[in-house]
Amino acid sequence: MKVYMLKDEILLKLKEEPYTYISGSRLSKQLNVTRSAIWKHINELKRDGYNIESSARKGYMLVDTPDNIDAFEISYKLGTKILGSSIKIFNTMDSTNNYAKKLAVEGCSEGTTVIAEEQISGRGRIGRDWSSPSGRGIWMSIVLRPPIEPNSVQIITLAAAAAVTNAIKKVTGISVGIKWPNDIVLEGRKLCGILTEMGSEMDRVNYVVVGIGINIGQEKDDFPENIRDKAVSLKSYAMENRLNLPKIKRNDIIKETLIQLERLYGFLLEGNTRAVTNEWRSASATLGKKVRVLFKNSEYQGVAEDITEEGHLLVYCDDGQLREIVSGEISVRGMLGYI
Ligand code: BTX
Repeated sequence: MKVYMLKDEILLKLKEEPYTYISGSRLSKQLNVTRSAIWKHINELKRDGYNIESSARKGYMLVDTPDNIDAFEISYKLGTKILGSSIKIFNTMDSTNNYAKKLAVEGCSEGTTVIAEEQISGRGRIGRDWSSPSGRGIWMSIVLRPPIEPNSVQIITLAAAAAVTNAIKKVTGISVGIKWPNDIVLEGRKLCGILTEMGSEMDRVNYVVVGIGINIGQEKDDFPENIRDKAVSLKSYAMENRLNLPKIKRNDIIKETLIQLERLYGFLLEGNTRAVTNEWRSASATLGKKVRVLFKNSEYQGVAEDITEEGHLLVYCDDGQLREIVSGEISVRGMLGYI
């Protein structure tokens, strides 16, 4: 059972009745502490970024939750059994994937989630950089220990992509698409990248770290110049399209992503990969599109037909062959030309 500190217990009471004044004497009676203890902890909550109105006559009212990433906000009514079992939040770190891998090797519980406000050396695939400015996005890594073989790990990336897509839709109403295998795109630009890394033996996965980077609050000029035309954030998209979105809470998107990924991970644990690939398919921005596949020494063009149950991409190439693409890079026509 979770043990709450007094500050959290006060917050729970305020959250049960948001936008409603609760008197100091009622709180002090219910929690069996003095009114001055309540006052002291309310001030702490305000310092944590909670907007709480205080009135000498009426008491305290919760008006808004903080913008900073906050473990309490994420775990409040999270309801998952595995994901988010332990949530570790940092202001700055090199890469949440590096730290999550270290914890995984040390034996941390499955579902441990590492989140940073800023990454100094955020990583993409094959040694590429991932821009992760402070307070502008979600930079998080989740440790999983799936009972699968190392060559099946791709399906976890697909599950994570589907989970993020669902979460963004649910929290913001914005429909995003998945570009095979691991990019989440909005109008052809990259909103989110997923970096899945694992530690394994020949036939057994010890751990998988799913690193998720979602651009939330960057304006166009906040992106490094070399990616300004191919990156997008929820904020820059809303500004360009003059959408009047309510304030986007990163904590809500993190929480919903954990909920969605737990649901999809549950299918994988039951051996029901089809349920995952089906959700991936319905959010795909690749299937049915003309694509260019780049291999080391060759290049094919064709139409992305489908994905296999392992998450490989089937491309019906212009030379008449159906090719199964295991991993790597494809570019999709119609996304800023080919990206
Ligand atoms: P990727 O290799 O598919 O994409 C990396 C490429 O994306 C870069 O070379 C650059 O062109 C572009 N890029 C860099 N930063 C951004 C950005 N913020 N938005 C859009 N495009 C960008 C994608 O790799 C996987 C990214 C995973 C990031 C998460 S964050 C938490 C975790 N920790 C960590 O170090 N990485 C993961």
